[in-house]
Order: sequence, then structure tokens, then C-alpha cells
Amino acid sequence: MTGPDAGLSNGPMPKPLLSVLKGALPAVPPMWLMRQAGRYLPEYRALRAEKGGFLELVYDSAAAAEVTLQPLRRFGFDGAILFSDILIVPYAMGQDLWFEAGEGPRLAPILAETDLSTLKPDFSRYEAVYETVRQVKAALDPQVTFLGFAGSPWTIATYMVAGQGSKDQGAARRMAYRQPDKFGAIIDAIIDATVVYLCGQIEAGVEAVQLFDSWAGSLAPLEFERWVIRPNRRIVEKLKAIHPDIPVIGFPKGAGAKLADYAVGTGVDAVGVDETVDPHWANRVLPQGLPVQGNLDPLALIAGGRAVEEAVDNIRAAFAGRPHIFNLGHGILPDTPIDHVEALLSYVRAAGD
Ligand code: 1CP
Repeated sequence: MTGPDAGLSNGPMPKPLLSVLKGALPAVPPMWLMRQAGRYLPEYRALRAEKGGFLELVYDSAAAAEVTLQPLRRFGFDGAILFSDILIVPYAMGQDLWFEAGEGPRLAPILAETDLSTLKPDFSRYEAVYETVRQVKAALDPQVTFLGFAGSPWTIATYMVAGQGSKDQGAARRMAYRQPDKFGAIIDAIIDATVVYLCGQIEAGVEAVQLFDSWAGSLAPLEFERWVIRPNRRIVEKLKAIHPDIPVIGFPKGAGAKLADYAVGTGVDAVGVDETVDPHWANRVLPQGLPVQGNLDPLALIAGGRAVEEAVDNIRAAFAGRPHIFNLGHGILPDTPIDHVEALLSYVRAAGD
């Protein structure tokens, strides 16, 4: 680590990304990319083809550890994100989960009349993921911060209710209005299953966790307070009671004008900002000193060249006075050229001062 804040402690060299989550202001922002372990990498596609399916890969801990480490070897990011999926939580809650080739995840949907007591939790479905964490931890460069993750309750519920991804999350939004008690019971069960899962990841070796709320943007304000802010706050409180020193990054994609309410209301330690948010505005409205993560447009990275440099300069200028982890505003897309990722890293790291 370089820069004025490099010597934060007298012990071993602090990890750049973890230090920023705890408030450091290094000259060069640490960097990782959401979905960095995945389909834009030929070595991922090769292993995925060999294992036959996505869940097979997740449940083969040695292979999942290898996939976690692939982008580290190639690019030298400051963070490693565990290779798993947010839908492992509903699976451990007892919902059937499978992946349709060429389409995506499918779950047996929770309908208006579905009796929730038919869901029988089986948390042994988390064990292979914890084993992946242990294997990655043993192999990871000590300068790299290891990130665990889970989906946020609202985003998880959208998949559990619809049984698959959807454009407007209509099935879950309808149930939330029509059957708020039932929907609340689903959210409560997700909160509990998520805290178990994140504690397990932490105890196996991750050093910070991210809550992905990919569909936070689809809710009206009162619903946002009820189904995004409150459940995330409960997760943060429960985690902090057990693991007070583990930073929590909240990523409320699409929160827009509700970003500051989310940050303050949930009590997360850092907030992920998506690419539609003006970083100068985010810097003005977020609490002073709160670490941010983001927010390069994944499509700019596909274009590469000047488009990326201009956006990087703008983001870095906006967040110059606060702890900042450089990242995309959402996951890296499968058609992203690898040399554009390399160029991004060089550009961010060269433009230190
Ligand atoms: O090989 C394949 O075909 C599988 C593609 C894939 C991958 C690589 C899926 C299926 N999940 C993952 C890994 C994954 N997913 C990670 C770990 C690695 C990393 O970040 O590098 C993480 C953090 C996720 C998170 C995830 N899964 C989210 C939240 C983040 C986001 O991008 O919004 C969501 C919404 C999912 C659900 C999911 N899993 C997979 C797909 C194709 C989807 C989207 C389904 C849909 O909405 O229709």
C-alpha cells in the first residue's frame, strides 16, 4: 500500500481494501469488480463446462475456490469475492433450485396459497460454501481482502416468490401489498437464514461481507423503507452483535434518491453506488467519511479507451475526499474484453495523485 495513510498500524501491513472499509484514505483506491469470477474469463468457462453445471461448480469446493482465485491471478485485484450465488440461501431454506441451461436460475415459486411451513430449512447446504472459503483463505495473498456475500432479503424474496428473475419484480411486489404478513414472514425467514450464512462465511475466513440488493430500485418509498431498509438494518444489527469488527458493504442497486436514507437507516459500514448515480451527488448526500464503492458503468468498460478514462477521472474526483473502493456500478458483463480490465487497473493505479 502506498500513500499518506499506508502506516495505519504497527503490526503487519494493512490490507488496502479492508483499510478503506475502516476509513483509510490511500492515494490509490483499492479495486475489485462485482462478478469478477465468472463468464468473461475463458478459464471460468472451461471449468464450468468441465463440471457440467453452475450448481455443480458451486458445490465442488475445490473448483469454486479455483474460480474465486482465477481473477486474482490474472489481474491482481485488491479483493477476492467468494464464488457462490445469492440463491444458495433459498436453497438452504428448503426451496428447490436448479439452473436452466442458457436461461438462468429457477426455484419452485411461492404462490399466494403456498404454505410456508412446507419449506424445511437444511443449513447443511451451506457447508460446501464454507469449505470453499477455507480453501481460498489458505491460498490467498495476504494483501488481498476476502469478501463474502449474500443477497438482501428483498432481492432474495423476488426470486423466491416469482421462481425466477423478472423484469419488474411484479410477483413479489404484489404479494408484499396483498399479503404483507405472509411476505413479512418470508423476509424474516430470509433474515435468519442470511445471518447464519454470513456468520458461517466469517467464521470460515471472509473479512468483510457485501449485501447485494440488486432489485432495490423497484420499490415505492414506503415499501423501500419496509422491505429494503428495515431488513438490511436487522441483518447488520445481528451480525454486529456477533462479529462487530467485520465491515458490511450494502449495495442497493437502483436506490437513486433513497441512497442516503439507505446508508443511514441500515447502518452499513460502506455503500455500493450503481452507475446511474452521479458520484458528485452521492458524495454530497452521503454521511461524511462513509466509505463508498463504485461506480463505473460496466458498458463503459466494454467500450474501453477514452470512455473509461473520462468516467474514472470523474468518479475519482467526486470521491477524492472520502474512503473509496473502485468498482463497477454493477456486475462485469460476459462480453467484456479482458484487455480492457487490465487497462482499467493500470489506469486507476497509475493515476494515483
Ligand atoms: O456460468 C453460469 O452460467 C452462471 C452464471 C452465474 C455466476 C458466475 C450465476 C448464475 N451466478 C454467478 C456467481 C455469482 N452471483 C457471484 C460470485 C462471483 C462474483 O461476484 O464474481 C455473485 C456475487 C452473484 C450474485 C448474484 N446472483 C446476484 C446479485 C448481483 C447482481 O449481479 O445483481 C444475482 C441477482 C444473482 C442471481 C443469478 N445467479 C445467476 C444468474 C444468471 C442470476 C441472475 C438471474 C436473473 O435475474 O434472471
